[in-house]
Amino acid sequence: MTAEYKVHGDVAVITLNNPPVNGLGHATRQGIVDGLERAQADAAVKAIVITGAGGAFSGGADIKEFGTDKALQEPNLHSVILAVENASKPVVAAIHTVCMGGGLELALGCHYRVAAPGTSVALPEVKLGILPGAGGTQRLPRVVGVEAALNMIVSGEPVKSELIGAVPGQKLFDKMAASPAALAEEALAFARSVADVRPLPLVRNLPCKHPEGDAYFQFARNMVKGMAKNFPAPAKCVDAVEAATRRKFADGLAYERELFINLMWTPESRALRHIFFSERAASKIPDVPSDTPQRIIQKVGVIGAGTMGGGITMNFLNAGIPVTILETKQEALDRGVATIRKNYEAQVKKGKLKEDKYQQRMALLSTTLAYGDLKDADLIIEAVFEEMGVKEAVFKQLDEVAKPGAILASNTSTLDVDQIAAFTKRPQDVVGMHFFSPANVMKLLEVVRGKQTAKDVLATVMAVAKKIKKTAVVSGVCDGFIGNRMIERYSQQAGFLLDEGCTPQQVDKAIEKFGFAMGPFRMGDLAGNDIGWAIRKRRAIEKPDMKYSKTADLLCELGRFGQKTGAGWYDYQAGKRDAIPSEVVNQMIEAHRKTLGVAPRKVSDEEIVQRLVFSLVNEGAKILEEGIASKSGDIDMVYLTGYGFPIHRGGPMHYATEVGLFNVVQAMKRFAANPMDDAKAWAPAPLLARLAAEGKSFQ
Ligand code: 3H9
Repeated sequence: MTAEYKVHGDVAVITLNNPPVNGLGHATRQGIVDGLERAQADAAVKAIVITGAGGAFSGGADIKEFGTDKALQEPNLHSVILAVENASKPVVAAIHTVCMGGGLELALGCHYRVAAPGTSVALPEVKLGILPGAGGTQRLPRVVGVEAALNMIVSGEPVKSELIGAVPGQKLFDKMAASPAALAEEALAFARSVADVRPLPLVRNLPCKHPEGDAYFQFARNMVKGMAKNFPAPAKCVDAVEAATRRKFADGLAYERELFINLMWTPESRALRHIFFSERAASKIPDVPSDTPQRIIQKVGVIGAGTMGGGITMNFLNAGIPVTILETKQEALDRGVATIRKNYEAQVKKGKLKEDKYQQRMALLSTTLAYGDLKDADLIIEAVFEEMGVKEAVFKQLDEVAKPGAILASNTSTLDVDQIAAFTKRPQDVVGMHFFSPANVMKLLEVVRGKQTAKDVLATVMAVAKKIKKTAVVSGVCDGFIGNRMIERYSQQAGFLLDEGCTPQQVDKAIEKFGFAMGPFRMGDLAGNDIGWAIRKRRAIEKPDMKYSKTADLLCELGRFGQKTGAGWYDYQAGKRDAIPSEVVNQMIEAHRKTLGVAPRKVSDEEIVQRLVFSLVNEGAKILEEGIASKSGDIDMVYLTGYGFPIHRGGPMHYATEVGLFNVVQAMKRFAANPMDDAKAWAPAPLLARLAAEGKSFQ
């Protein structure tokens, strides 16, 4: 039952009932049409109310149907809305909690709308790379005005019903209910009050004009051009709303529909829809049921007041959770607290944080030099030097002082979490929480699940991540976990490209044009080239046969660690971050090529992009096959939220699916044949080879 029908005296109520958000899938659409027919055939019914069961009026079209025949199958949303408009009896939408997308479009088709306060009202289609395709761009401007409507449509952001309801002259809501609890009764009473009013009012009959249309739409186009670089939808939203002001309603509607269908098939929309579902799926762990009991986290301890420790601390203070930071020396504590203050003060200065909020957050912070002061902490996160001996000392002390049931987390980015857990007598309570720098800004949190990590610990950490507004992705234990293990392959390729004939700026430009926020060399300069140097030295011992370009080592031998030393792959002027191509570096690369006996060749941008991205894909496939990541979407979320992978490409694994896995494998074979490259690294992961051969894609 996806739409229920009930008669209350002389009013029929159609209740959408398609959990979780009453998405307007095919069965629900059919249920609405059936309900309308029954109500019109029943002489005792004088008016009809449409509402939603549970926690939403409706979240809009069922996104799962997109790209399938069901999305457009009759009755499609247009036909449903037409049936509502053409009903012989008044139809009243009783809106509450969530009224979005197709849900709002359905409400706009109703003759009247009664809204509960607190309802989130939005046309968020643009966030899925489409535009409202069931009349939203034509009807919303008629009830809230052209500019307000276009703002909502282009941003996709929700607006609270009471704010709209308070705007003089708005025609979206005919009545605001006193409270959400009063909505059902008030909507019934309203329906009775208008039962005999004729003609029935239709939004489509309202005028839609902008007094200075030419100038306004030109301005709007310029605005979205700057905002929406890689996405076609926002500009189409402007076109559709402009059409509402210039064309007859039916023509505008047809135009909107054409734009909607075209956008639905764009790779950008497929990427955004993939991200929508992957983001939600990432929080679900296959063998940890959603009702797993959670531990209570009211107090947090952080070991280490350095850049990472300070950033991690800020996340919890921002969420209203008290933190005690521990350091070995008072000076280190003072420095750490001063940095936290500085960060908050910068936010206050920019007007992003109110002074009283800043003070409230600082009041939640305490410091200590004694492990004993962490005895009450429910969660303790270690962010000390990345060395196993140091971690051992910390975890042994934590094991002594932490209360039973406290979660002990390591922020390690590469070390073995199982080995760390073994330093304690409670490995079930140990987990990795790998934050990304700057930890108070970056969305990604890799939650590293040790062999013995308890399920309730995982469930708790995932919930904590949500509270501190992180995108948490679970990774199994391996060197580098999901993100850094893959980036090593990407960096390896970046190095080979220099040996073969590229400059750092050519590589960076090519991948930035593809959409990466920053190319590998600019990124290295930002993060510090010495970090990769230390890892390569470790690798040289662990995997002596691993092939890599020596240019990055030569760079570090010149002391060019990046922005922090004023020179890296690029030159930097004092106090500035602009990357200036470096003659010294270009000469160093050329000299190295000579020692290798390599004649430089011209490498195309296409080859640069493919080698960088497909190296991620191949390692990602191995990670998936080994069960380090449980879903390919998890790998995509890691890259989208932690490594600047372009959103409009949907993540490396999704991008590979778009290119076609067969094509990816063919390209990898070509790269493997290049004697300058690492043929072993290009051997397709067995999972990738199998899926490509079967014509399938990553799931
Ligand atoms: C549209 O309407 C097109 C029309 O213009 C034209 C058509 C012709 N469909 O976010 P949550 C699921 S396009 C299917 O964690 P919250 C979601 O996957 C649509 N499923 O909860 C998740 O499932 P699961 C325009 C949907 O409380 C569960 O609901 N509408 C849909 O934080 C809970 O989601 C939108 O773009 C859907 N439409 O937030 C609205 N929506 O539990 C997109 C949600 O299996 N949705 N689900 O993982 C949202 O913004 C939020 O989900 C919402 C609830 C605010 C509704």
